[in-house]
Amino acid sequence: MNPVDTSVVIAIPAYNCAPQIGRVLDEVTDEVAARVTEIWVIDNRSTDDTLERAVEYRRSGRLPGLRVFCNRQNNSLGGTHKVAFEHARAAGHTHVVVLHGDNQARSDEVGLLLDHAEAHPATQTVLGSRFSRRSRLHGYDAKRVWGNRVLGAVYSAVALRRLEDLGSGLNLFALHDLDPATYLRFANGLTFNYELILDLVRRGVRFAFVPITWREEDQVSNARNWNVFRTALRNLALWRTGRPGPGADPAADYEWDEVR
Ligand SMILES: Nc1nc2c(ncn2[C@@H]2O[C@H](COP(=O)(O)OP(=O)(O)OP(=O)(O)O)[C@@H](O)[C@H]2O)c(=O)[nH]1
Ligand SMILES: [Mg+2]
Repeated sequence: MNPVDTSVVIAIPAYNCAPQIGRVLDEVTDEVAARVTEIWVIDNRSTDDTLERAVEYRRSGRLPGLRVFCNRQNNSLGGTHKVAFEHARAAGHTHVVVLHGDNQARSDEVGLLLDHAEAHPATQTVLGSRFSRRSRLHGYDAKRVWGNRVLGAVYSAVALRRLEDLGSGLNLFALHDLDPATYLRFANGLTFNYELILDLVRRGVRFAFVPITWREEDQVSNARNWNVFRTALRNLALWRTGRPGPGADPAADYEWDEVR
């Protein structure tokens, strides 16, 4: 990553995280803000006042690059990745950092991923890892740690490469490493990142993991563990045997509206 010819957007998918969204934005340090072109909160039709909190924050003027959008429909977490990638590409940005809106990751650690990409020009996709030796877990539920580790081990064995974390809430993607012809076909739910990482492996994309901090404090997880676990294993079997995954709803709408 050469800061001169890159343009990074931080995309924050947000669903029912009114108590946390202000903290996520507060933790974007001036140093991180200076390294990115824009910061997008993408509200996924929350039923609480996530959207209002984000708009209030923008009005405070603390982050000049902050813009707030609302999806036309709830696209789940995976669909919101598609929204972010498609709009970032259309606007000429080169990289997207996806940072979950529920404050489990630390927003200032966006800088760790950017540092890695700057230091390793051949590796522009850098994934946050909650399960590396130097990762820092605070209060994260033991069952989730176990489930994630088991899935990571099974995926690594099948993919023939060590996959430290299949889907943390802090990842840097270079758009030139992603192929819309593949990712637009992935299911829109919480297993999107698993399909995406397998796609990176299949296409021989270079990517790296960087240890991050991961917290569980007042977050309400929407992930239904057992369903995610089963779907993840099914997707892996499909990938290994070269069959298509479950696919996205063909009627999904990836348009959004900016909220001013
Ligand atoms: N579940 C869900 N999350 C969404 C949606 N749109 C955006 N998100 C955001 O995506 C993240 C999903 O997080 P969780 O449900 O906590 O799942 P997770 O973080 O992958 O899993 P845990 O770390 O185990 O909690 C949250 O930051 C949400 O704000 C959506 O439609 N459904
Ligand atoms: Mg979460």
